[in-house]
Amino acid sequence: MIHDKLKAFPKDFLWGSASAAYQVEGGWNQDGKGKSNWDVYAHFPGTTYKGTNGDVAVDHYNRWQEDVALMAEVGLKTYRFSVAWSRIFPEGKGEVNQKGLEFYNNLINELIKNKIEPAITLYHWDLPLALEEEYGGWESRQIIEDFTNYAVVLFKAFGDRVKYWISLNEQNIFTGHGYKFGLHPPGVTDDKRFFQVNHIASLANAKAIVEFRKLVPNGLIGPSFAYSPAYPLTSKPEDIIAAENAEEFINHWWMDAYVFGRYPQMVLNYLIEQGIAPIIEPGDMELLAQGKPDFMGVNYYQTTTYESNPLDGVGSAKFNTTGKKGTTPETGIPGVYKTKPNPFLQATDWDWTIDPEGLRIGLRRIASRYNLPVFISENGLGAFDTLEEGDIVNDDYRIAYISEHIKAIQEAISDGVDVIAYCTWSFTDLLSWLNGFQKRYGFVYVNRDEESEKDLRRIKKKSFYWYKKVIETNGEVK
Ligand code: BGP
Repeated sequence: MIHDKLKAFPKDFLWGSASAAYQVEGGWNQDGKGKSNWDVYAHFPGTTYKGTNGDVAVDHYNRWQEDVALMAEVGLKTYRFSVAWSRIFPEGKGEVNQKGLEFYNNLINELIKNKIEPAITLYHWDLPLALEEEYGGWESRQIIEDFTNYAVVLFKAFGDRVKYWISLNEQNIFTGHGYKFGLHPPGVTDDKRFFQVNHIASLANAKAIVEFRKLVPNGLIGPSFAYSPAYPLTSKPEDIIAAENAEEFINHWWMDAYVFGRYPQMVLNYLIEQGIAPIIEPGDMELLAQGKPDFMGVNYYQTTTYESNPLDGVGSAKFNTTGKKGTTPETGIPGVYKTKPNPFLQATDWDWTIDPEGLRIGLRRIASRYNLPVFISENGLGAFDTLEEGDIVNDDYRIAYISEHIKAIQEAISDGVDVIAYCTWSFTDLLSWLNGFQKRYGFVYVNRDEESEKDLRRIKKKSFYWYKKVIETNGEVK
């Protein structure tokens, strides 16, 4: 629909930014922290762009006060960050490391002092290595109990002050990259293991939510899903089927499990036929149904366009991690779908489609299928930035990108979608898992690159001043 007047953003709308522990903190072995899977994986040759790792990242662990002061200056209403499980439990379970709790406790108090609502992500991909070594991490059902115990420690420690909680960040990405595409730890390429791991992660997600209800009755919790709405390339019926397949395989498989406690029948049927369906034990589906979230957390970067793919068509997935535009090949599942560039849309240097309207479409689809509020937990532009003479970064392209996405959110709100938060990715520049430091997302430039930590100083970009105005005017200026 076309609205002649858009609704205003709600008065208490949470304008924010997001980060993840491994990508900002550094201090990989400070104050009793244990090793995570990423602490080791990123050091294996050939796994990341130019061998970058999060040993130092952008040193937020030691510069958090300066970072929070900058957040206060821009006027953030919320800051979404993740807790490093291996700071709280160096061995993944057992004895709590008080120093780890203390770090997040201080951070939370400082945010609240500055009128910034903390939003905690329980798990943003850095798994305690000890659990990987002991029982294969997410491959064992033992992790359901260990993850829940860890979550309970956080609920008890911070539930009195923290209202918004994200359970798992992008379960679809960490299981897919970890077990299907072999791009994240533990670097496995096995569809059967992927679906099994994913089922176990869904159970852990649900169990943590069940415990949350008992311990933080006034809080709100949900997963952050990496949602890439599917488009058909043409109006040919076979392309429509391909796009619908993608929506089921890529999106509903996760979101239906979170909200309805069931898997889409069509996908399950296919997985059974292929012999790769997860093993579902008695009680599993009941647990999933009990873990219904309060909101759908959405990380939105792009839509994906599909066409029909023959049985002998393309399969494997490759990604552009260099920033050399146009180097992403088509990917798909033979007989199900394959991806195509959308002829109507531009893309970033990493070939991520730029599609603000796609965010509106995704929000509308979630509202109508799941009838839940949406917490936009990530959205942003990864781009090369240039630090000019006099510490100036003119990132007009980032302003344009975020501005268009904010407009799309306002359209969705005017359509009737209940959007409660918008977190940009990210606040300061940070480490991209596979793309090093050159793919920048922040409002604050961090002076380091792949080769050198330089002085890690913080420099406000043009977008910093712009986002301040957006927040001050509750989205009227954008
Ligand atoms: C999401 C992750 C973030 C972040 C972001 C940008 O998938 O939740 O952790 O990395 O994407 O991705 P990238 O760094 O690959 O550009």
